[in-house]
Amino acid sequence: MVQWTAEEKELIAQIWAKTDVAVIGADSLGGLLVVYPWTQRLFAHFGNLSSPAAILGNPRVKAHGTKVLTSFGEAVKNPDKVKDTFCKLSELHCDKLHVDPENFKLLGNILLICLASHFGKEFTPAAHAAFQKLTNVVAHALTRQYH
Ligand code: HEG
Repeated sequence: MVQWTAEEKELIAQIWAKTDVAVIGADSLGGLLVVYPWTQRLFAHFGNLSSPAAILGNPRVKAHGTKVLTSFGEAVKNPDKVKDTFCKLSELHCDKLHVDPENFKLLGNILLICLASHFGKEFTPAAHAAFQKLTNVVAHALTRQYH
């Protein structure tokens, strides 16, 4: 089981309290679709994804990015219960959505980049390390029901 120090929890909570899930969610999902264009296949029904500008301005990308990051926020609130929190979502991403679990790692990395670029120096190496641990734990939890 993953162990969290009080300091890690505090660093994550501090950044999250100042995180606008709509902004960072849209940037993260939009960034994923721009940087790893093969992921667009999963969102073909979202409409115009024909250029970086189209992707980053697409209202369905923004709405879904917000949804995903809001869901990620459950892990922030309960870092000790991430497995349970994402059990049903893992099933959904495997059985219904057919999302390659490698994509959870890619999105986690983009999220770290978005946080770093948004917060600048405030996203200290220690905060980065704590968030990186959390994105890894979430990616792992979302992969657990794959078969
Ligand atoms: Mg997923 C739907 C959460 C990564 C592709 N994702 C959803 C939903 C949630 C969610 C809460 C809505 C579920 C529902 O309708 O009941 N996703 C979620 C999290 C993370 C993640 C927390 C990682 C932190 N998702 C993810 C990645 C991809 C992906 C990396 C693909 C690159 N998700 C995906 C798709 C849908 C969802 C295609 C359905 C979108 C739709 O058609 O509305």
